[in-house]
Amino acid sequence: MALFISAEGGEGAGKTELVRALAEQAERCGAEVVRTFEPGATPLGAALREQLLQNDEPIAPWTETFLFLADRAHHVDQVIRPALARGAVVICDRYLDSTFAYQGYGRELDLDLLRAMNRQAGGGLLPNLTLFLDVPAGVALARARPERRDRIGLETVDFHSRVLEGYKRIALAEPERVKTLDAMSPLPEVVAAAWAHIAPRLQRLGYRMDEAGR
Ligand code: T5A
Repeated sequence: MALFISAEGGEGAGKTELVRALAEQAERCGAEVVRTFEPGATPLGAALREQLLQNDEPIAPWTETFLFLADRAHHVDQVIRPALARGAVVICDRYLDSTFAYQGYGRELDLDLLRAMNRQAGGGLLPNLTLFLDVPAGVALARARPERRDRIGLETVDFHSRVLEGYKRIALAEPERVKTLDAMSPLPEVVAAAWAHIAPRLQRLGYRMDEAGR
């Protein structure tokens, strides 16, 4: 009955709102839903998140990467794998594609090395489905809640454009897993487009839908 879904995109793309709406919809189908996020969903992760995002001290790109990977390894071990083992539907706001897009494309670190390290941190666990919210970097940054702008959110528009390009390349390379959603559409349309990818998977797992497929 388990299903692992991740939501990806730049700051302000709409991931938090989308994950909330999808979690409610999946619960209505009778699923146990675990809504989670990276970085920072565990007590250890929260400490790492604070250091990563609210720290004025300069952080070298590989130091930053190791901290995100430490958060992921712990999160997978403590939250994601146990939930999947119970048969839950796990919906995660950011997962390993964030490291690839931000540290690989944004910070321009070696992609092959990152791929291997990412695989190691997640213990080989890949989402069954990844929803990539595609919205131009400038639009997303303007939408992002000011109180949530952090050390990485305050990077240059060039940095965020490289991140977006990274996501597009990941989506092109893995079309079965990664589905691109037009996040310039109104939120209810984005949610409906995402649900169209999720509903058949839930049905195959035996979850019930109403006549409207919700
Ligand atoms: N990071 C993370 C890395 O560098 N490497 C990694 O490996 C990982 C895991 C933290 C930072 O860490 C970096 C990336 C980030 O810089 P975060 O905590 O997920 O990441 O923070 P943000 O992505 O910055 O979260 P935000 O809350 O800012 O963005 P969301 O969740 O994408 O956007 P959301 O849903 O809060 O929406 C923002 C606003 O837009 C509106 C919403 O109502 C809200 O007001 N909105 C829409 N408006 C119009 N149309 C739509 N379709 C809309 N959808 C939402």
